[in-house]
Amino acid sequence: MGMKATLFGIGFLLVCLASAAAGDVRLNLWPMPKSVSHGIQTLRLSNDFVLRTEGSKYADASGILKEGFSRLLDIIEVGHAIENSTNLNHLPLLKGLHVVISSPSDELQYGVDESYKLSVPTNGNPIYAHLETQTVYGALHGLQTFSQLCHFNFKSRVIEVFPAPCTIDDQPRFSYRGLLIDTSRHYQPLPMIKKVIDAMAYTKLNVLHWHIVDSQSFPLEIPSYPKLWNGAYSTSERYTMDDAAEIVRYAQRRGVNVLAEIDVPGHALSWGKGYPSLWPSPDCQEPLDVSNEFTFRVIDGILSDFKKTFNFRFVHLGGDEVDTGCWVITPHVKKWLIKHRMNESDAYKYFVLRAQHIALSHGFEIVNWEETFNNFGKQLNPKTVVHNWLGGGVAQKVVLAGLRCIVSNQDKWYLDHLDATWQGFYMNEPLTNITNPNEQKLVIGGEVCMWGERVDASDLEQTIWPRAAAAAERLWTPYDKLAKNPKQVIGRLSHFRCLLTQRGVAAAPLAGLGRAVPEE
Ligand code: CP6
Repeated sequence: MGMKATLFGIGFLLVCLASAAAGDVRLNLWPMPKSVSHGIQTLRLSNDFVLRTEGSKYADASGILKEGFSRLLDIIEVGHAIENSTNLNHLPLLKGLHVVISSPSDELQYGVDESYKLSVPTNGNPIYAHLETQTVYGALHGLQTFSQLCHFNFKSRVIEVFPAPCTIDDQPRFSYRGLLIDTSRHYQPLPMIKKVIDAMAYTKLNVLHWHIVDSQSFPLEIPSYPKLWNGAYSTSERYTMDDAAEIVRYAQRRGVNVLAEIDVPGHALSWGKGYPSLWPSPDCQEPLDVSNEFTFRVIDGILSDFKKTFNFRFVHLGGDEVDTGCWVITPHVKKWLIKHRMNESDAYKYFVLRAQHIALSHGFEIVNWEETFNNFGKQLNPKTVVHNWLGGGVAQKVVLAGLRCIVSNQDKWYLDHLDATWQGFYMNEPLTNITNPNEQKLVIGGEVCMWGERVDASDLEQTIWPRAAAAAERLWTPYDKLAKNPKQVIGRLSHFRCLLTQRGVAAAPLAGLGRAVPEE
């Protein structure tokens, strides 16, 4: 009796010690999950670490899970572990991962369930880690988190799994976690776009906003209007529709949606290279000619081609920075305005609403830059998502009007602003001054923007990372778990930055870009 009590006492004491020590362990996870509880033991990953899927309703006909698992083995460098390492052989062996997915569907769409529960126990014979999710996309996030628990030990040459036991319950704070790339100002080769998508998966970002075309160049093939890509910089700086489909597929298999944009009626000068009648006149070339029915037929053709390839629920129709000067100084457009009793602003509204109507007719919901809301407010289609960028706190007004909003304010989340610091990226809070829970729900997320005027494939990655990763935690991690002061995450973000570079992503040091503001 006394003996048993003593043993119980010792056991209890050990548990307390373990949990006290666990508090001091630095958990190098990025982005930080919703909840983590863990001990302080280390396991050793088996060299033939296996995937098991018994009990899943998801059959993985598309191979998304299998490929995700095989990428996991690559990024944790299982190939480097030594078969019969005698060092640390005393560590308990983690034999595999058992994944149970309850939804049979692999449809990736806005709002898909991305939650996962990951546990790494320290007992079992053999020991298996467990991953339970609704969808395969939750499972991909779980694999990413698991990869961050794996550490190659260069002394023993084994992959250690730490900390164990470990239970992680995780889901994103926002459903829309975006990154914009701009392939009009500088062409980006396909392999570079794929590298960006890889790193998005590492940071749990889930929307690649592809600002494909703009005034400078039109690099995308549009089968309905085959002369549009005459506006490309050169014949080699182009994407075929098959290339675009390849990007969509590549992204989708990593849990990333692709939001395609045509930025109309401004930012579209390159369209007229192939079809000069889209210009108001040869010497006044933007915005697109509002008076010409052909303009809307071309938009219709583009969106019908888009629908076959870009299967995200949303399409982005731009609508920002429209200078209607050309419309009033070009005689035939001016005549049209008078005939239809429109002033410049009416014509801008007419254009935006008509483009929205075309997109809706193809089954898209719409994203528009915030000027459209600032000018036309609730006259926008109720399915519009307003994309903030000017930074005047428009999100508050958008959600008050009952529309949805994506936050990208230019003073905080523009990657092309080289003096914007990672600390600033981390601290930008999408729900600033939005307290009503119904209004909060209308902020569907945020997006960091890598405008392309001053970057190309030579410096794209180091301009994006690690600052986009700082924003990714803001968008993923529950508000009450976010650091209130960026100093608290320096160590963890530096670690993640190193992980990115180890995985072949050219992420800049934390004191690289944005070094104008000292870290301390
Ligand atoms: N291109 C397009 C851009 C910008 C926008 N739209 C932009 C404007 C100001 C800054 C950065 C980018 N280059 N099509 C605005 C959404 Cl500071």
